Amino acid sequence: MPSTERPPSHPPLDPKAAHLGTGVEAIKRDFLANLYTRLAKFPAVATRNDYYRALAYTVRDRLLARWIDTAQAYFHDASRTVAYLSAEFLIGPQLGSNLLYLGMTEDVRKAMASLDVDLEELLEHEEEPGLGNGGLGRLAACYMDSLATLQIPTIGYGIRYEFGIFDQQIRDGWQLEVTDKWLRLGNPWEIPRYDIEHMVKLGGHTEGYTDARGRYRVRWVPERVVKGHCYDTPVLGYGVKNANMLRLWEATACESFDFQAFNVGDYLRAVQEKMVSENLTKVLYPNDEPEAGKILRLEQQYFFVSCSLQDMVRIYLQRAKSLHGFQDKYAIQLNDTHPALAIPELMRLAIDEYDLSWEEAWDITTKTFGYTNHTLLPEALEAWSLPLFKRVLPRHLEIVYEINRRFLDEARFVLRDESRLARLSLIDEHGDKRVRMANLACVGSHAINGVAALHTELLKQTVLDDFYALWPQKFSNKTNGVTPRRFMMLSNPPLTKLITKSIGDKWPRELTQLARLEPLANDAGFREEWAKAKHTNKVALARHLSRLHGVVLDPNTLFDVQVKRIHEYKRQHLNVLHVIAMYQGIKTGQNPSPTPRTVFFGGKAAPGYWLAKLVIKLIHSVAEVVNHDKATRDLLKVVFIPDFNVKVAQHVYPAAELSEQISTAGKEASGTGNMKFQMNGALTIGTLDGANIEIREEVGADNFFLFGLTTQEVHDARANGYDPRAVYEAQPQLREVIDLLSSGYFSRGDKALFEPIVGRLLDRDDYMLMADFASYIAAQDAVSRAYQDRERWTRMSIINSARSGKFSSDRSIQEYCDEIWRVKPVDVENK
Ligand code: 26W
Repeated sequence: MPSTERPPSHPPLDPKAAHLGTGVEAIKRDFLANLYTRLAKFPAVATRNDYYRALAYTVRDRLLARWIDTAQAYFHDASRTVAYLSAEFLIGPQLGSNLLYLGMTEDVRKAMASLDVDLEELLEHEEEPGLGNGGLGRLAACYMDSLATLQIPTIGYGIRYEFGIFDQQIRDGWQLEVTDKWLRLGNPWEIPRYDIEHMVKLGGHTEGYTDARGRYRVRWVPERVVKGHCYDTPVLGYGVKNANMLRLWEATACESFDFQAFNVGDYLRAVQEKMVSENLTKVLYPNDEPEAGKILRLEQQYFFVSCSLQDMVRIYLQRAKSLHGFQDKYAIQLNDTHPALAIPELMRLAIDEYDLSWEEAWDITTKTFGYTNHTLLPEALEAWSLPLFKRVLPRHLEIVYEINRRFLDEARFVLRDESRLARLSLIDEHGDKRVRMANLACVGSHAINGVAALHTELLKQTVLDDFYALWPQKFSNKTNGVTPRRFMMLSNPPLTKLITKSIGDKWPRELTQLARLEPLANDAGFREEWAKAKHTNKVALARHLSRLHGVVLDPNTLFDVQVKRIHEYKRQHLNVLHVIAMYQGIKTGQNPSPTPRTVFFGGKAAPGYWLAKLVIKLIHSVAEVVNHDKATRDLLKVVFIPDFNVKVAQHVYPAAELSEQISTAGKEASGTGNMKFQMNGALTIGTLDGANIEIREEVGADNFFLFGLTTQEVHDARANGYDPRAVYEAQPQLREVIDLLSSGYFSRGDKALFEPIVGRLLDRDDYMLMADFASYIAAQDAVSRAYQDRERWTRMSIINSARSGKFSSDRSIQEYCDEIWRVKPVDVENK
């Protein structure tokens, strides 16, 4: 019987028959059974990783029932399905969240304790799948969580990178990138699907021919073909029985060993195809904005897009005779332009492989795709050079040309403005020609959205203004959100307990319920418990960081936190200027007794982004001086938390009191860390940028420390010849701070080390740090004063959390479902 064929029909598996007990004894029994049978180990010789994997299998076996139930219900229903295409999924560690969703955490903790195993140790041991860079990748993971919790049939399609985002080590204050060998100890949460494989063509040329029905057709003759295998990871919904799946593709060679080459002793050629093919999904590109334009990146994008679409077509044709109606079965969301090749790929499949006419194929395509833009930064907008595109995707280039020809004809008819047509064109004709992926995504999608109100407005006014003029109806805003399950319940048990005790347990699935905390802000007893929960988390973070990095922290200081990717527009170096100002204030006695603070930084810099790496060095150099200066060390401490990732984030957000969201107005599309801080009762100091604006709208101006120029003011300042050096000259405090920095005071007298940072600030200051310095300092002084009044601070903290309901990813996803995907929930439980 061919391997992939299903055996003749058999009674449906009743996973319930395999129902595995959730009690302590059942867990203990199965844990030991897994240790013996799956790992061939017994406790005396078992390693921590053996224990971790034995537990992981014990937990995984208990969620499989939901997964199979769900798959059967969706199959039965032929449900309309959301396919979320993303080059990144930053899902974080899985054990803790699966225990939470299965309601097994405490039973497992007892079962492990009875075997002298500490569950916390195993949770810390888990290697997280770092299959993303930052905001975009984590958003995809939060959205997968909400889609399952809202019972929406969903498949997340992405890439199973062998090496994820690099591990960050710090050597003498400098970032060191270490390969992320996340799979070296195995990954118990994924299920390899050997029975599913798709062939992906690359390179080569096309040939025209006339088919049997006399129609002109095109054949793609590839230079090489790689095979796509997939690994499925279950995505549980919270408080429901639904379990969706994340299907990640891995590239392998069609022929993994060339025996002929081996026979003639050419061992390298014998395995060459294998190496070249596997390279495709070898590593995640660690860039968070600047686009690399590397051929492997283009091949990676096409590989996972083609596998994903072939997979959707395979599933669709299990019931349908042709691709007609494909758009009724699937709503495909493009997570930025990285998967935008899906548009010409669906056209290719429909026309070249499934005999549809161009018109039929285009109708299906435009009704199937939605496109989300996550950045306004010009350097992040993908535009592939034509020769490169042609070399890798000769057939797709033809299709892109045809899409463009028909599109410009239509647009010319409506707009009659040649210069606008040139901007709308999918092909940038200036200099070396490029394929504009954002334009392709806009033309091939029926819906285009930004990720925060300001961002969507700026999209309409700037980078996509021509498309907005043409198709205003396609545009909508979908403000980001984050899952309160991972970023409150899992990360912050002390606060979760207090909230549930106060308002019941509905809030994790209905976050607007938190509003019922507001009246309790006036209750001194509740405030005390709230402050205690925060303090408990601060002590826990201090202990965690001292255990891992040997730093000694005082949990009675104000925990001031900035954690996110390092980037000039996020202005970590503005935060450092404030630290230097505080330091000088203490040293000079101008501000002898400031509110004692611990300033935390965390974040990775793209390996090729040298200025961002210099900012990391700057933070460490200032920390070195400030933390060892007897005059300041009890009042001010600076800490850089290495290797910031989802697991570290779960320790940081609950302990934070001040959330630094200080990007130049108009640069941060949304931000999502800002929402995680707010939910956990941190107050925000921030600019009117991205979702900060909506957070401030929700919490009220008096519960938000605002500073800085608005987007319009930034624009006007730059339009009217903004001169950062003049600002420097005019502001004594700014001058002292900058002068101390360029004096070499923080670099052992080496004036040159930070000159690139100082020079850029005084000459260009692209991100308006000089302009915003004074108001930032003023806002920080307001923070210090506010923190002196603990009752007031705690009241503000409660209000911030109470008014964070809007920022649940459930709200975001519900909007996508209602306004873009038009998809309904499927309640697996009552199927
Ligand atoms: C091609 C290199 C590259 C890689 C990633 C370019 C751009 C990206 C992402 C779009 C960058 C990103 O993560 N953007 C962030 O997306 C978040 C989720 O919407 C937003 O909250 C952040 O503001 C935005 O910077």
